[in-house]
Amino acid sequence: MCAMHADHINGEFLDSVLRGDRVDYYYHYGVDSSLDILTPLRDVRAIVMAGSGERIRGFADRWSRMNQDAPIIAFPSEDRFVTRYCHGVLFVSHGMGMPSASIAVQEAMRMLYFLKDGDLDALDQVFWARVGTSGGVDLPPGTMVLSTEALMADLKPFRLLQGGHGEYWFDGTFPAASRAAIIAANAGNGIEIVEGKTVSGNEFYLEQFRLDGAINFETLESKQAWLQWVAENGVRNIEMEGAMLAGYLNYWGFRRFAMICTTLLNRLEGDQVTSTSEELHRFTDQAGEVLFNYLATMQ
Ligand code: R2B
Ligand code: URA
Repeated sequence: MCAMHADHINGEFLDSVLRGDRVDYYYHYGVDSSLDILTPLRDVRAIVMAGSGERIRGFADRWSRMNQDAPIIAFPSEDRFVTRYCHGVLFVSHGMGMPSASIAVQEAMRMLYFLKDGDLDALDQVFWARVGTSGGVDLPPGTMVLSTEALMADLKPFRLLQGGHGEYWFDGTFPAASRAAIIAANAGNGIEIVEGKTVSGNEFYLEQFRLDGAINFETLESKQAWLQWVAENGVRNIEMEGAMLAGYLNYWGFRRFAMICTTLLNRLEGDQVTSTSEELHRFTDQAGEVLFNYLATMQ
């Protein structure tokens, strides 16, 4: 049974594109719906997002190698986001923070609707993932966290201002079935995966209670009290996009998606990221491996 919420999809705009009444400009990706470069993407089965463009290039190369050097299509503009398509997977960077990532997600959702010709059953099958980095809450650097739910720094769900009228609220839960499938695909490979809640901060410093920002309003006591409070509420890591990502995907009714973040530091022990570049590469490679082991089962 298809789980997509037809009434939550902006059909007035998106169906006019399908009818050919207008072209849709996915402005930040530098492509539009009239271009032939999109035609092979109609077979897309998964959309993988990561903050950095370099990581996206690496992921696409890795996926190509895993699939007999399948061809990689690159969108020509990399001004805002880096995009690659290879063997059923669309890889896109989203930058840092929910304002940037929300643009990448909204335009990817629009593009996907166009690519699948508005077919809700086809949309329902698509898997989404974000692979990223995070600060661990009582976890050592290099731990893989699979998010169960992402919340804002006040432990309430993601919301946006609706002018002077109030707020739009979103559901930040991640589907249990996708988590179970990812864990099953990684059984026996020696990588420990921890499940738990995630805080998505709107800021790397203030909203994550760091004491090393250029601006600081906290003390060691208030920082430790916040970390203690989020830990007691089941939070295992802190990053900057998950609450919006889950919120938007839940709003349309997608039911296959996940967020896998490696931890770069244990926030109970400090604020600065002091890992060497080799360690950082190893940590993010492992998060990629967890995802690719799952994607391989989707073939
Ligand atoms: C994790 O790392 C980035 C900040 O360094 C941010 O995009 C995130 O979510
Ligand atoms: N990304 C974040 O948002 N916070 C951290 O502490 C590390 C990575």
